[in-house]
Amino acid sequence: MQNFLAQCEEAVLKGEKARAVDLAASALDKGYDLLEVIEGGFSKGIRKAGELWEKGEYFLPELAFSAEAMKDAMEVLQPGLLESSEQSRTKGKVVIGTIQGDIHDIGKTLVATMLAANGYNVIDLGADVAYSRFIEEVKNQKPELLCMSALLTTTMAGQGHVISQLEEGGLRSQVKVMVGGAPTTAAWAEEIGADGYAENAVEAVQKANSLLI
Ligand code: B12
Repeated sequence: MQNFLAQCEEAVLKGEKARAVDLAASALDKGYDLLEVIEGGFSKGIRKAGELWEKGEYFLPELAFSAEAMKDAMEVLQPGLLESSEQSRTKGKVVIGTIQGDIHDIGKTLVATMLAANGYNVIDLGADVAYSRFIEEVKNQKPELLCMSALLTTTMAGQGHVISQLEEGGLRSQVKVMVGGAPTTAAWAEEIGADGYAENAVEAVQKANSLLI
């Protein structure tokens, strides 16, 4: 298994799309634990690519190739993640998106997939979602939970902004709010008045369960 995870990591790190997709398909065939494959393999590769970029050893196109390889592999794994789920009942409606000005969507999509796999009805708004759109969707969709992702220190403030707008619009008490993304923390969630924070997709499901059930 370690060798397989190392191959997944390397395929993403080197931006080898076809290899990443083949590895994802073979993880499904072999019945591997898909979360282990994502966290212990593919995700490690994308984070390492980010570190190399930070050190100036990778340039943006290389980082983008790695991200594409990661996204393609995730697309292959998604049906498998959803299949192993308990979808018999709906635990609640969730609206999720990455905040305005931020195009990072890999982690957000993984959280959305895991929530769906665990019985939530998930409406994924995508990335770079305007503050006003989050408010509109809360008004119209009436979700039990709003999830906002931010990967940039410059965009994380937007999560607080949306919460303030929910308060101003008299909508705050109708919906629980959960935030996440690499620069965010539990202390940040508390500071901006969110109900919850989670460090990864598995914890996000646990947190959602504890908030809603
Ligand atoms: C891949 C990547 C990209 C890809 C994104 C592709 C895509 N479609 O998503 C590309 C190449 C496009 C990109 C662009 C940029 N990037 Co970038 N990127 C990354 C990188 C390497 C990995 C992110 C990732 O996908 N991780 C894998 C996933 C699985 O993990 P995750 O996102 O953390 O999500 C998990 C948790 O955080 C959590 N989670 C996430 N969301 C949520 C939401 C909720 C509600 C909850 C509960 C939990 C949760 O669960 C997830 C699953 O476990 C990070 C480095 C890093 N270490 O994060 C830099 C990073 C985020 N990028 C960075 C930067 C600066 C940029 C650019 C501004 C670069 C530029 N000069 O153009 C642009 C952004 C443009 C914009 N306006 O958004 C910086 C941010 C620095 C900062 N502190 O603000 C980072 C940290 C790199 C670095 N070390 O400097 N990037």
